[in-house]
Amino acid sequence: MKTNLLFGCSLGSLFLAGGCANADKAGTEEQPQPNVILIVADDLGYGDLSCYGATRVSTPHVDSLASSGLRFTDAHSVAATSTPSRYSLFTGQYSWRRNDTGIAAGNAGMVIRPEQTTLADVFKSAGYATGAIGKWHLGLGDKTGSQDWNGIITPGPQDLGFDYSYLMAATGDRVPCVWIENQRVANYDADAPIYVSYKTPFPGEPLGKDHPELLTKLKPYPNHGHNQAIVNGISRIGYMKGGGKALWKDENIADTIATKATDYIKAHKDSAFFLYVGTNDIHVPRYPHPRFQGKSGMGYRGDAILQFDWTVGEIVRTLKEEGIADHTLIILTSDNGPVVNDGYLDQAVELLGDHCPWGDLRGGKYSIFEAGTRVPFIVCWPEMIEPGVSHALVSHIDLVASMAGLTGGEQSENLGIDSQNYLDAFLGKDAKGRDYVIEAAQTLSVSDGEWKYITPCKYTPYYAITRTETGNSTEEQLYNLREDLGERKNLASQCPDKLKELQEILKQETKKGCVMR
Ligand code: NG6
Ligand code: CA
Repeated sequence: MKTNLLFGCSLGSLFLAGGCANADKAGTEEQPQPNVILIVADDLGYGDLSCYGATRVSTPHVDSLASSGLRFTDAHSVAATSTPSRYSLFTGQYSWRRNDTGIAAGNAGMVIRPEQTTLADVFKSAGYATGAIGKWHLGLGDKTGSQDWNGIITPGPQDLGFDYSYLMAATGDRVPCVWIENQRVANYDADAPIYVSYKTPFPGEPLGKDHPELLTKLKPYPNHGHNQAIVNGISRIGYMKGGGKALWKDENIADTIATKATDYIKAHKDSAFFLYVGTNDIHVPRYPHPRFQGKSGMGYRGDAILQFDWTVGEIVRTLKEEGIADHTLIILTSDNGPVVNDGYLDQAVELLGDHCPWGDLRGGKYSIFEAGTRVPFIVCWPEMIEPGVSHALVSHIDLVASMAGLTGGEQSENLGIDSQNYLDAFLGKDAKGRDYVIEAAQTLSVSDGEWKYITPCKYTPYYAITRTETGNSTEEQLYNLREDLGERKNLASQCPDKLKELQEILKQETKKGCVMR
């Protein structure tokens, strides 16, 4: 849904009244909006960055963003996997209100529907140029399997408010392994038409499960999937035929994303822009560029963290070179928590040593425990934000309404029903933030920052291969996060009033729609 509104927000007037550097930078007083860059890492854990306490790996570029901006200690994604997490971030609607927001296949139809208002719509309606680069994983086209990979793929990001897009349809471990620029395969090779299926192999196309000798770059973890189409010496999920010179090389993915992002910044430096950069790092298959391979001492997972940090450095360097760094608000976060072995033999487990991707939290990707959804979150805006650390309780769900507050774009009646304007918290002017956050994995939790309640469910408490404690239990779980951040001591029976209070919050929220129970 796209309503064009005239710019007229409070922050805008603040700029004009205060005569901020901004007006000079933009050249005119009519253009006071900051550029906004949203960097979403994939599967980067709360403890994976040195500014969040990691010692075995050093992330100087991210650390420098954190020290010149705000580093949040209690920020949350909505879900513990990518598609529902990004769905919520972009729409301001909880993914668990719908039953079709689970991990999307590479040929899934677009999960966000064109009639929904998105974060990009918010910026576009405020007059911004809008771009999306990198990992998408929100489906493309109308219906699963309906895409014409050899023509125009529609609907797509353009129908969700993005003027420009250069995307991986899903993940690195899912076909199709090609870049899609403005809804057409980039570098399209007419001699190698592309076909994709998640049901049926293509005759004559070798599969990872039958041809381990062709897996020259990475092999899948035994009996864990990832053993179908082979592209670039790595087998994936799904079947694919064709692609030719359009096929990506995993070792170049970060370079491609950095180049496209920095080109976008340079091309739009004179107008307000919103740029979403979804990195492939540090999702599997981790196969960083040779200049990062072996550099962390922790195998490709650690090397991918270094590569992610480099990508951030390239973006910041470009902003500085173009003279727009002070006038650009950067939000850096992760879509969900960390996983060490996610299905390839990349030595992540063997070389992890004493590095704790989850910091002091319990669980990880896929988990309803804190490490599943408490994520790194840094906001940097030199001309507006006082550097520091914020313990405010914040959630990705509020970015849509908060960015509407910032820019004066799309207003509340059109925005996702779950998004609220917490701009003050994101800018460090409100130290408290939300009253509560709701998170989802296979069940739901609610936390007021101090107490956390996890709804009972029937699913497994442990995934052996990824070694994830999912947090699932048939019992009610209540933890005091202030005293027990690691969620070890279940106080459900000792604190019935608190239990009831949090249950009641969930009850009220789920009344508006919920498919989780
Ligand atoms: C799982 C994949 C995992 C990863 C995940 C999605 C298997 C066995 N596991 O199904 O490797 O791709 O989906 O991750 O195939 S996410 O971060 O994009 O949500
Ligand atoms: Ca992810």
